[in-house]
Amino acid sequence: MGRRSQSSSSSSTAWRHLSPWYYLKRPARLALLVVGFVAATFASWDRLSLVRDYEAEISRLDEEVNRLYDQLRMAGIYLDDNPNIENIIKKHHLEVDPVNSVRREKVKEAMLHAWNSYVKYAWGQDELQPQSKNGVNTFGGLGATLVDSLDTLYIMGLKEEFKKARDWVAESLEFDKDYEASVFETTIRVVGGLLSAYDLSADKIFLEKARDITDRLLPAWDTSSGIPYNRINLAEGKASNPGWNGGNSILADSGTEQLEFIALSQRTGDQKYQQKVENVIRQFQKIFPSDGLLPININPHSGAVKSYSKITFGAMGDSFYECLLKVWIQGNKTESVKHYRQMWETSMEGLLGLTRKTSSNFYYVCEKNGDSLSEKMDELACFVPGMLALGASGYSPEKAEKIMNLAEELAWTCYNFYQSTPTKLAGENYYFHGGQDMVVGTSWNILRPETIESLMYLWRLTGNKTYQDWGWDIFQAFEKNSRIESGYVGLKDVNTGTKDDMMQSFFLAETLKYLYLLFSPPSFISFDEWVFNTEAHPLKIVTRHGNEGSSGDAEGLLLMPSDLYRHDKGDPP
Ligand code: DMJ
Repeated sequence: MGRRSQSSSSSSTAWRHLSPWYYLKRPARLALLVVGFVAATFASWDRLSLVRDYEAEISRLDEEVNRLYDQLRMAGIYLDDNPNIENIIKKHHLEVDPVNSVRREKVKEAMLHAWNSYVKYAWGQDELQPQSKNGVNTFGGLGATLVDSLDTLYIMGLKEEFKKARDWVAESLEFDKDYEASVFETTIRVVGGLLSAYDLSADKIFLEKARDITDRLLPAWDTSSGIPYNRINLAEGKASNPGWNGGNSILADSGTEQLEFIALSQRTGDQKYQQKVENVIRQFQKIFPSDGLLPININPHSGAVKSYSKITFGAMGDSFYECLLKVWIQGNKTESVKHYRQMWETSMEGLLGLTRKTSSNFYYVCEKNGDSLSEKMDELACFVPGMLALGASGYSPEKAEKIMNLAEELAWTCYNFYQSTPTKLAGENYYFHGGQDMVVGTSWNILRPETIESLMYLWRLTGNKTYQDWGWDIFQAFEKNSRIESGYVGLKDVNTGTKDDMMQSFFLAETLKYLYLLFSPPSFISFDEWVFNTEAHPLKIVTRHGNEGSSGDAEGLLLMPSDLYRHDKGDPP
């Protein structure tokens, strides 16, 4: 056979394997083919399911790794710096609590939902109306939600979101607005938000912007007493008080800017901010009553109080008392801030005098109108348990115990403001007529943070995990009633669950941040190193020098990410 015929015969031999007759003629061949086919199918099916199993396992491990990273971050540990994990775990006594991890992740997811909705429908505007899917400029167009959210994003490790917000601040945030801004709201949200973002990130743009807006607010303090007007036109610098309050300044609006302005002086080296706000406290000292309870209306010209006006730890009084304690903490509890502590302690005696309890042992804080007591308590006053817990350690042990007990009792009442309604969300205020249990008065809920804030302080300062469970209950009620596809809304009525159309900026600044911290270790943004302003913006505690004002840290604080965590003295991270 020639080469050509040999090769054609071998190719026809090969092709016959493709013909069905080749197999049908011989059953043994057919059987072999079927067995081969079945085996191949099984092998590939097995392989596919193996790949699927591996993928599931990889994503489970991924989640686990993220969870562990999160825990390390909570403890201030960055693996790049500290490759020896066993040492890290030992050294930092890491909390390994899977329940807290899951809860924290859920809160972070809620923040992302709120934030993404704001980004989508209200980017750069003050607040989101989630039902209308609109932005509204409730604070004059200062990007209030964005600025209020900066530190929450940072703390939750949402780096891309933080970066995007930071770039907006750098490129688009400007204050030259022909708008009558509230001095108080602008300070606690915008100045506080920017300073906190600066302390956390060490990015100087935040300090520059904080200084710019504060310079625009400063003329408000140019009154004969030094007690500020409460409104100012940001473009013109013209300050005034609203007519509806008879031209008076409001206590909370005038006595809450101290933390932010002192912090600004410390970070810029310019004492003027600190001097303006510390003078206000000196003025208040002159008129301070023996029970430490100042009426909410004050004449900014004479510096005198309207003695018949209301006394309250709720709306228009609240944050003044909080601020006294926190300036003392911000000032390292030194001699130069001793008068803040003294004033605060006096006010706490006044608070004890306003406290009553119902027949079923709910403690509550009354208000006072002139000489008569009003058995009404705002949900806003639910910051009090946290404040008492924070201040307790400055007392003698016996007094501290008494103050802590009261804090815990009041927190129980505030938790029940939530639990007593069909939606499990608290109304705006409650009445306790004649020692009877709480009855909701104004029945809206606008996503306020005060009760959660107090639960966070109490959990940290008592170690009692019940407070975490209470906070989780409240979070779930928000998820159930307030979450909609385009953000979070308040309720017009906590009895019916009817929704409103506003996502308040403090929901992202405070409510969600305090929830996140409630499920995080106490060493994360520790009370030893940070003090929270009344809008939940943490400010770093730095050295305070004397009465004269600034410490002169003019170069800025230059904090590192690991400064978010408490570190043992002499054991730098
Ligand atoms: C916030 O803006 C601040 O917490 C303020 O001190 C009181 N009211 C709101 C939240 O309820």
